[in-house]
Amino acid sequence: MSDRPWYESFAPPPALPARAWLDTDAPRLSLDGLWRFRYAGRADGPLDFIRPAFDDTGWERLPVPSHWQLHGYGAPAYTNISYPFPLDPPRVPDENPTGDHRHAFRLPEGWPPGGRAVLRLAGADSAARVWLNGVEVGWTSGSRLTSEFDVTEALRPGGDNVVAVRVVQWSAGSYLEDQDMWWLSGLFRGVDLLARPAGGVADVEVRADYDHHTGAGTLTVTAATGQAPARVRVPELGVDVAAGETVRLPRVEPWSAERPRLYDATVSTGAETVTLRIGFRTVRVVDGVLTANGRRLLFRGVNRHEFHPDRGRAVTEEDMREDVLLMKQHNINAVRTSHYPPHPRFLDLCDEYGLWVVDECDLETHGYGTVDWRGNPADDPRWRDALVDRMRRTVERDKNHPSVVLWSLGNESGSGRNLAAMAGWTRRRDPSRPLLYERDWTCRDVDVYSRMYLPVAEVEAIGRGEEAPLDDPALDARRRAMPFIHVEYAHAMGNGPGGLAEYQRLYERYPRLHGGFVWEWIDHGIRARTDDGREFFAYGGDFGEEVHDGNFVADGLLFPDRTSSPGLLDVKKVFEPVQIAGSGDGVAIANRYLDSGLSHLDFRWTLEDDGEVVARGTLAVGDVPAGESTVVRLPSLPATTGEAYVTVCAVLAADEPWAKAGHEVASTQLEVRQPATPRAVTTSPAPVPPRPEGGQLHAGPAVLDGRTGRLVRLGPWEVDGPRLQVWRAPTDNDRAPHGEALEPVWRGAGLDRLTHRVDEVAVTGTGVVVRTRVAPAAVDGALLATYAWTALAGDRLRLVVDIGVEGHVPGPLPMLGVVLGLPGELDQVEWFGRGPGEAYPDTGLATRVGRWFRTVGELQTPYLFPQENGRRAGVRWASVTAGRGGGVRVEGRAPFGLTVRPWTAEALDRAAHPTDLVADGHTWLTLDAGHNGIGSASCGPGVLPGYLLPAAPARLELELRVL
Ligand code: IPT
Repeated sequence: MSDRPWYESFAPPPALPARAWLDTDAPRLSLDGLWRFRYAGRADGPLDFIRPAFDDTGWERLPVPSHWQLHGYGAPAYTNISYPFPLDPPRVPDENPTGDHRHAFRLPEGWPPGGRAVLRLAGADSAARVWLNGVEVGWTSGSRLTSEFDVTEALRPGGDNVVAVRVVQWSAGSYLEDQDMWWLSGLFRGVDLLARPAGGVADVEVRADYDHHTGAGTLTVTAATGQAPARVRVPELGVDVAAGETVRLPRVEPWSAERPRLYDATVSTGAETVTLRIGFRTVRVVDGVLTANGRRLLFRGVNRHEFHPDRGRAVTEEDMREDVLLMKQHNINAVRTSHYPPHPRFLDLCDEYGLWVVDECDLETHGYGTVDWRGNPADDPRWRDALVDRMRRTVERDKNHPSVVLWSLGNESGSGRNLAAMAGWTRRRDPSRPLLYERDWTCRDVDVYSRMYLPVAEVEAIGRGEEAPLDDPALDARRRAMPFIHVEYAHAMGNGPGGLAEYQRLYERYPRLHGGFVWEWIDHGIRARTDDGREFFAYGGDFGEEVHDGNFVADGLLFPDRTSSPGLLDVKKVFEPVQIAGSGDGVAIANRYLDSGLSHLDFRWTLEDDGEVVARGTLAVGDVPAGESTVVRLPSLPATTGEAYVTVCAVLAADEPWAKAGHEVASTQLEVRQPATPRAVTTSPAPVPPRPEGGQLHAGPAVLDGRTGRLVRLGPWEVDGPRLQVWRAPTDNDRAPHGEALEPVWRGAGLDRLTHRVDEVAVTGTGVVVRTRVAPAAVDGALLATYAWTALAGDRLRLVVDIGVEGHVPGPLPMLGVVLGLPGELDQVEWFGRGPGEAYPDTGLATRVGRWFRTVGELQTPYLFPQENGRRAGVRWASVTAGRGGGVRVEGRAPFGLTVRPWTAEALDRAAHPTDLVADGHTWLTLDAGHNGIGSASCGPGVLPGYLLPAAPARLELELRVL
């Protein structure tokens, strides 16, 4: 249909040919800043504003780069898979939010400096039409791809210029951009005016290979200069050759993510000098193993979307740098740029600090899955050129980055001929990098087998080369010989992910497995405020979207403000490039780096006796080459009397560009001594008989209600409980929108509405025994909780809670424990046990035994969707005290789980945002004998069998003391 508007076209946009993003001495004028802006709900508004004389003084101002939805125009909307508009390509709805942008600028002296002028949009979501001084210069789409326009004829030298851009939210391109993220529009990356000198360097292509057998480098830098001769110089290597000439360098230092050695280089013609940073490295699949510089690559990776809670995808260089530094500091060595090429500066930072990158094309058509992939753009010839264009723009822009080691054709776009065309084009253009695309499991068009969210057992089968065969034997044989990358796994939504260690073990064990990329780096929560001004992070549905996917947008290792979640600390732990373990009376140290020794690390040890540091020192480990191990002896340690551990840490010996000296890279805690006698409970003095008094039972510091058997007073403190607790506010992994959900099973079994019946309050010679039966309406099974109280001399109290099962109670249970309400003024918690962070059976890998202190507030983990959180594991004793002094101490015969909150688990369950949670005046102390594991079923496999909490008898033996 010829009368379709410009943004409803299957064809790729007609902008200038794609090329590398170059650092050049040719003048560049950034047009970023405050622009004039007019918002409309449709895309067919008047084009009055393109005229230079148009009066825009009545328009609002909007920063460029930005998304207009984050500045009060329209609203953000979140869908994961569903398109928020009917599927009828290339048509889009009439309701098409549109931003008209205007920016007047004066060309500085000497502009244009001769030659041509190019206007560059680094990112316009989703399509933009551009005028300069009233002259149309073109239109573009491909939101996360660069577009350039020749504006030479339209530019007014020495005078005032006006650039006008109409950006539409929906375009044909939107069908290719169904990534799991907020729909956010606008000029969200920079706008530049570039001088293109005649005889300048239009494009550069670097090939810098490394031969690990000889240590030699081979360098070819070609330059697109028209007829102009160009020279390539790498002063440090003494290179000064004509562009296009191949130089063999007998000795170079290779680039790797661990040792990101870059050589400064220039490419010059008489008219222009381009500055490059060259890294020598060779990526190759050798005998089914993916290698870099001859060594097997192991990706300890994350999927990274660009995100900032105020700016959306309009991230600044500081945001990018923060991401890179945080990744490096958490032992992450690889990034998949899910699901589009990032801002080009991000790749510069990856080159500089060292991260392996899977660079992904801006392509996803996931929502076609909802209609059985009918009409999928990946297989419709009308879209072919647009898809190839997207791949071309990805590869051309990013081809010179040593950090980029694989190209990805896109994400979740089914399979089809257009993907094959993209692969074919890429292979011809850049044979130096293997190709990846997850969704075509035949791997017909790619070099690497990749899958997402596989269970551990399936990953292991792939590791052994024993995966289920493909129907086509030839394809099967081909795929079986491929290296494997777990391109998304360990969905970090809310509390979790559980089970990271099990995957890592496999990646390290099977050469075919090259690790993977945790989903995902950061929660995409948008900073918002309640009516009364309290800040929270909004997720899908918070902006009134009709179709949305709720908090599935918040599934990162970082909270939106880039503070780390417990999951990130677990990732750091399992990704440790140095493994430290006990070995006889020594310490075994395994170097798991790709190509670094250990000389950059200091090894320190600390001896703690019952949580008190009693000695420390350093270990002389010496240099251990990559892939090798050593055992070092510990010095003879001073005698200890309690529970004692040696913690061995590997820390940076000197400042690195990404962290200061002393930064901890790896650590392990080795048990030195367990106390010879069992804990408190059995060593306590003789029991004191209880004393009935006016309907109450007095037992040492405790006062119990004679009818209900409930503890009502503990020394000076009014208390409530303890009572059997089985419910936990379902985690995102319990709710499992894309996995096997436990929450409905649990609610179905009535675990969220248990009733407690007291069957007996018996006073014995030594104490009080309270028998209860705990069950929901409508079922016949029950839990039987018996609380046996014994007062001990010295204001101490023993409590033994026996939990039994009567009849059929389906497992796994959320948790098993007791909850005790204390006065809210007891808001400081000290404990001896695992910490400092939260831990569940399959999480908390980074925790270690020690003495820790946190306020109740600090013990809460503010997941964007409130859910079970904050549990501390392996607790030997804990005290909960008031600021003014006094409190309660609990000690367990066996280590227990400890959760302390200013609200109940039920209130946590009801909340939609952390701001819904208000302290209810109590400090709720939950002591558990077990929790169900966390797993990763929010998108992927559930809890591994060993971490399930069965509905089986359990016992908590505690001693309470009033402080
Ligand atoms: C898969 C997607 O690739 C990714 O973009 C994201 O949506 C992730 O999982 C979940 O957060 S799609 C999934 C439904 C298999």
